[in-house]
Amino acid sequence: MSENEESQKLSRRRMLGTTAAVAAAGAVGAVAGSAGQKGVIAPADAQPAARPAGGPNRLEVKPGELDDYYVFFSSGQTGEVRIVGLPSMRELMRIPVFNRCSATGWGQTDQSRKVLTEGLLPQTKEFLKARGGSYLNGDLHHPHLSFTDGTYDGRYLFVNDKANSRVGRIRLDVMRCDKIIQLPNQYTVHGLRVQKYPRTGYVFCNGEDRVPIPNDGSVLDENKKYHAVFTAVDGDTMQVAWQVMVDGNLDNVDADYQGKYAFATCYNSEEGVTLAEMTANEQDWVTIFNIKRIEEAVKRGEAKMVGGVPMVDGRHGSPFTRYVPVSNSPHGMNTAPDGIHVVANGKLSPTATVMDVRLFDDLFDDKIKPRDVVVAEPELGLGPLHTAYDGRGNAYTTVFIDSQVVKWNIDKARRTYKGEKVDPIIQKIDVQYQPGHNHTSMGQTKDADGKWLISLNKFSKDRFLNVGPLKPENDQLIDISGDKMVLVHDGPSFAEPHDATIVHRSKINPVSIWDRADPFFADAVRQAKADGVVLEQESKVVRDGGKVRVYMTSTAPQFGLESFSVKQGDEVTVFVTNIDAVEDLTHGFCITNYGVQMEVAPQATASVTFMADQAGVYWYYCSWFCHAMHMEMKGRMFVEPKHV
Ligand code: RUQ
Ligand code: CUA
Repeated sequence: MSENEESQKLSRRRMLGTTAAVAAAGAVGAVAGSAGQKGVIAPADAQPAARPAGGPNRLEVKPGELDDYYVFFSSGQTGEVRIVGLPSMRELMRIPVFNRCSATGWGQTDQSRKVLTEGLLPQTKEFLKARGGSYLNGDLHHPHLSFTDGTYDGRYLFVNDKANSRVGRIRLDVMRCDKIIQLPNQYTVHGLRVQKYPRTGYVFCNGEDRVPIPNDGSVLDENKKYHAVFTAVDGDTMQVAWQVMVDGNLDNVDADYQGKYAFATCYNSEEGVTLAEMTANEQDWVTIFNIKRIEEAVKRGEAKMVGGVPMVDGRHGSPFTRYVPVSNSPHGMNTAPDGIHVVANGKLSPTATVMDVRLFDDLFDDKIKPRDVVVAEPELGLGPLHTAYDGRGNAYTTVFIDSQVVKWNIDKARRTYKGEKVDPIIQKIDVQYQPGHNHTSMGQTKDADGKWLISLNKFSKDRFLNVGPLKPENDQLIDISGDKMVLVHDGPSFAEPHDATIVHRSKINPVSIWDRADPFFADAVRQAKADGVVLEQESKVVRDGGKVRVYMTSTAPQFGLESFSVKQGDEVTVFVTNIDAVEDLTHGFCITNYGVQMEVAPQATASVTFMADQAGVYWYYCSWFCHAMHMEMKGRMFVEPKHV
């Protein structure tokens, strides 16, 4: 960098604030960087394997201090992911995925539209043609990070879309969704969990609702011909590896720490289509999938190609599955960090069913009966939904109807099951109100550290200032580091964080400035090259028949073009390349009255394509505050009327 450039940058920083403040911010940034620099696996000292019980947790995060954990919250029907710091519970960022985002232009930029459209099923593409090409909604329930050797490896976050049967992948280096696919044959993706060992590997996706295959109208109200399907997506390629047709339906899923099995709860073994039918039986089941057997069958070519992907039949009597009967309508499915225990949560039964994964080999070899893998069934309270773990042998189960989190001991529950007179329940704590998911710090990995638990409560009622008929939810923070659970914080949140994953900050290493070689804007670079434009250096308008490509740089406080002209009826693509290489110096590009808006972070290129169908003068401006002269960072688009 030349001296001149350096001093320009310095003066820009001065304009942004006092030099002292910038220096202070820089110092904080330096701390953040050193916390987890180089490589994704945490240094040994960052993750104490066994933390002594007791002792106060750090709760207060003073101004300027950083949190210890990232929490990745889903947002249900909002369709995005939210990043929250723990223990402060401050919302740090949002990652748009299945939703549209006005601030970032997600759903509008060419880069995001590619992610949102290219993985849709062919019939969906056809059906959405008249609706702008992609879905406008999503229902994101389950955010789960990729694993290597039983713990987070900082590569990806995988998410489901229950609303439109999609699976998304977020790159954790840039915190942006880079792939979305829609699953064939399967209807909805509800439970989503990833392979923990040896690595991810597979992303397991539960089809909750049963439908005809193919679902093309040839079968309608003939429930007997409906099926539920389980899908393994290859997390590296984001393609369907294989599917399994099952009996009943599939709710939540988890995987073992050995890389051999995945297992899913089924609440509709009745295969009913009404509430009364679905809840008729006293017992439903957990379906266990034998990954190796399925892989081998697919390799031998024994799978049928259905909807373009290999599918095996895993209904009763198949070598690929076993069905373990459990009490009425189980919901959550949670593997303990001990690598041994798996808990199915009863929902309509006050119990949780504990299975021992070491018995699954024998079950598949028919040496034992399905119920023989059950080693405990503690009675916890009304409406058990999800269970989390502290890595010290204890489990924490949300009970929806009782509005409590129940702490219980797995070993004691096993002993009770064998007839010993011990009480596995350690403590019940009230939460406000009606908890669904809960999550402990690192609790879904072998590095569970037993410090924090978040209870995601569906109702907040009177806990916050009244904001009208639509209320926030309440995500409560509970300190579990001592012998007793202690409620320490109420956290309101907008619709509807179903689930959250708490990850130690040493596992995540995002960049602060885009790499110019990033695949996100490879298409833009290619197009520019074909037009003889170097994105970082030039601002230029290229006409190509009825298409106009406008290339412009942005550097605070100026766009590379102060104006450009197009003709009414042109298809216009504006590429903006942010050539500032300063951390946090994001620009935006918004064309007033044209519905065009996007964000361009440092060193990124973003583009948006639209029809210039209205003539006139249209100002464009920078929509992300970047400079003291941010207001003046603007220009004009002239759209010449057709008849001229
Ligand atoms: S589910 S409240 Cu969509 Cu995760 Cu259990
Ligand atoms: Cu550039 Cu505001």
